[in-house]
Amino acid sequence: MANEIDRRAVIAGLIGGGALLSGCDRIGSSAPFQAAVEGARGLTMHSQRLLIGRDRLAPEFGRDKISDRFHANGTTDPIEPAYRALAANGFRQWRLEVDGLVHRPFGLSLAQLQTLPQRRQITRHDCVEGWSAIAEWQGVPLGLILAHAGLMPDARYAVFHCADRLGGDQYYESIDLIDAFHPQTILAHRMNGQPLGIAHGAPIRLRVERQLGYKQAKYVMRIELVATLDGIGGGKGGYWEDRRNYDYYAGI
Ligand SMILES: Nc1nc2c(c(=O)[nH]1)N[C@H]1C(S)=C(S)[C@@H](COP(=O)(O)O)O[C@H]1N2
Ligand SMILES: [Mo]
Repeated sequence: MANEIDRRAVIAGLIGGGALLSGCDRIGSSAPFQAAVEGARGLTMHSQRLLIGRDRLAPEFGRDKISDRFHANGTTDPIEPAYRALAANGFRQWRLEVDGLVHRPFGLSLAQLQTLPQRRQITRHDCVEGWSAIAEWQGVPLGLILAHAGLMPDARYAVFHCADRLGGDQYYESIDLIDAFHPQTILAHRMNGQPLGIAHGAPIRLRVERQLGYKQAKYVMRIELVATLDGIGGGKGGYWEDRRNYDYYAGI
């Protein structure tokens, strides 16, 4: 409780700071001054998000809580010939492409991905269709991959292009950079101690643990850094966001 009050007080202080800046805004008019004010506002918004949970972790569970059965949903066995060829060869030819607004676009094989630092987490997956399941996921923090690629200043979203089509259209998802650099956001290639199976997104799937099931893109082939989601799919940031108006930020 005390914590809650402190937090509110700090946030109120920040909002107060914002109001002061707006006051200055009316007097200052030179371009550099305006730019400084805009910068400070950005920082204020950023600080608020930090306080109200930029780094909040999704709950993690003990091994004894792992579900006996984990339903596979949406695409469970992609039929696309390119994917089938990769799967038939144990994904040895598969490469994760990282491109868009990055300084060093690169491709990464599954073997290379497996040699990078790993994170393991036991988390609950919640699907909007009304089921949940707990599993252990292992993979590479997405932040490491993005740091390696080097983001350009205007990069704002990471878009995950998937191998499968659903109802004729390619599945895709996207997240903002706060979630992209969140410690529990990983590119998972193992589930419950086994290589990730095809039903669950082999060879890699996104785990973005503070959000709902449809954000957990399976069969990820390419990560594209973009400034805006306009022009990607239907422009709303994801397959289900485009079709059913699902929330972009699917917080749980
Ligand atoms: N590429 C791709 N990713 C996807 C989907 C899909 O159909 N294709 N379905 C989404 C939905 S709605 C859910 S609930 C989860 C299901 O993951 P699972 O099959 O491992 O349970 O994947 C998400 N990611
Ligand atoms: Mo879902």
